[in-house]
Amino acid sequence: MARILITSALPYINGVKHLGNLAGSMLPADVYARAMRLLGHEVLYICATDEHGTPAELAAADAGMAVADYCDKMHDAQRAAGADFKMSYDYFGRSSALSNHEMTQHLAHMLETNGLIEERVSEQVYSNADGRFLPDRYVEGTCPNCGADGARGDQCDSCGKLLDPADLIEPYSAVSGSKDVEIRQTNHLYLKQSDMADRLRAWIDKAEGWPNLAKSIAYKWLDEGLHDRAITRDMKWGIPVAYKGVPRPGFEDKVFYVWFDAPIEYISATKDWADATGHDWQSWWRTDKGADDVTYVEFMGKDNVAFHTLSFPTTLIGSGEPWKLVDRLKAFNWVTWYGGKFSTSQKRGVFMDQALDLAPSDYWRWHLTANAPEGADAGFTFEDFAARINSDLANVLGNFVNRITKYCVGKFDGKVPCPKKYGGGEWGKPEDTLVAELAERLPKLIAYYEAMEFRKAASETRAIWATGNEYLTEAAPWSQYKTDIDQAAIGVRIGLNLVAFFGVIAQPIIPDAAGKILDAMHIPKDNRTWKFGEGDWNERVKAILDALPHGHEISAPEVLFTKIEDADIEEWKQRFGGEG
Ligand code: B3M
Ligand code: ZN
Repeated sequence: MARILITSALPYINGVKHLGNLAGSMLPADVYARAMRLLGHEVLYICATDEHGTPAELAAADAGMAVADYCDKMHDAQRAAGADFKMSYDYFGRSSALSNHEMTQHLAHMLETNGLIEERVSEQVYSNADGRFLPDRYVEGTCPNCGADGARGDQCDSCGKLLDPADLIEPYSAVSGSKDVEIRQTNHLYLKQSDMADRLRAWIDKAEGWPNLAKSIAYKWLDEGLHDRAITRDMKWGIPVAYKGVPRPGFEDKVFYVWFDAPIEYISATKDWADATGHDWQSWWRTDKGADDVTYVEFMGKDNVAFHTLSFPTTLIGSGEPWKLVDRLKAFNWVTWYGGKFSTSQKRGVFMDQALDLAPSDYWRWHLTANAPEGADAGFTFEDFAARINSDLANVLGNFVNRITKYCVGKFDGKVPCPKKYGGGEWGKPEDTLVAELAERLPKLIAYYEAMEFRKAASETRAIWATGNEYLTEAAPWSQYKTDIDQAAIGVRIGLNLVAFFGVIAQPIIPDAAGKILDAMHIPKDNRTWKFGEGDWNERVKAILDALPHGHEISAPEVLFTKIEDADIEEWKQRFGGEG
């Protein structure tokens, strides 16, 4: 049994996330957390809202609310959306929590003690019209790298380059649109990442659990030369630049930069979880306090990789304290919406709070996992969504469960046929084929989960369900029944065991439907784990196929999946701006 700490990139507070965000961090982290729990590991899955920075202030201003109130409201909305999608977070925290103020200020203090933070004069864009500095997204202009208009001060969306607001060409205020801006000097704290480059490179060289995408992004940054970065901003909303309650002189109107405090919230949220539940947070995060046997796994979109492989490790390593560092990292590409981008402003795409009006959470979880943006971007269309749900869930899994449970209720009193009563019957070719196939596929399924290969895990799950249908077609207990009831009993008994097994393996991706199936099979909640025994897989599979006690009562579940109709697709496309 391993101890696995899982974090998914913290969703920004500035609005409920769209399905692309869900598919590229929270959902796969949840699927992984569930699978690892089922395999018997001790899992801690931490997430939180990322509540600071210009996105929070700008969104609050848009909503006409005080930032703190806006964050309260949106945190609740995101918590609800997560719960609706069955995110099995052990804790869903807030980066604005007091614990994160303390932890952020502590780590900054340690970095400074170790000579890695320096106060420097910096050039910032100041707006005369607004009477304030314009950090990050408060200023927009032309990208100095690619020439695109509307680049934001912190990043150009066209070319993806991280920017410094002072480098924008023809800058203007995002608050007022005013071009009456000038460069003024003011002091900021700089994290001397350049001093850490060698230590980071040595650490990354040794990292084993990183995919190529993550390593290549990290090396690219290192090769280009790490720049020292300002970790404070001229803003009111955020974590004060203070230590033990004493503000830093000259920094009264400044706060820490959102990307400095956000990853620290992984730790602070763990602390809040521990306080709330009576656990020990240090045993997850401090290698001197037991975290040396923890495997720490991070999930994120590819644009977050540099922050997780370079900036956050700089904070932790540079503190000189024995912090747990990321062991394995899973980065995702984008989900595209009818070939374009999801867009909040243009209302393109489906957002988490709307999706469940259209279809149950399991449907989205299934499609977004089977179509995870793993190796490359993954396109989303309602047509693909409907086709996959109708085929995989309704036809392959739903029909199987329905067919055999109804038949058992109708012909065998809703009880797992007992060999004594029905004479036993004979195992034949259909059974041998089934065992051979499952003995090959089940270990593969587990290996895909362990390797965090989610598309493959979903397709293997489906393939296993499909073997059940093939088996029933061949064993055909309904035709056997007329002439050889004993033989029919075998098919029904194996079919029912398959139903239970299919429910058990479905749990990480479609927890609701899996729960309904297992409830219908009257399998107690504490007996749904992936304890598949040891040794030869053929023998293990045979045990799986005879796991339900003979005579055990089952029922036929209510309809598990309803098919999506063409008319639904048309209506949704109208409503959500799908083209095609
Ligand atoms: N909120 C960015 C994002 O959602 C950011 C992640 C923070 S992880 C510490 O893409
Ligand atoms: Zn650009």
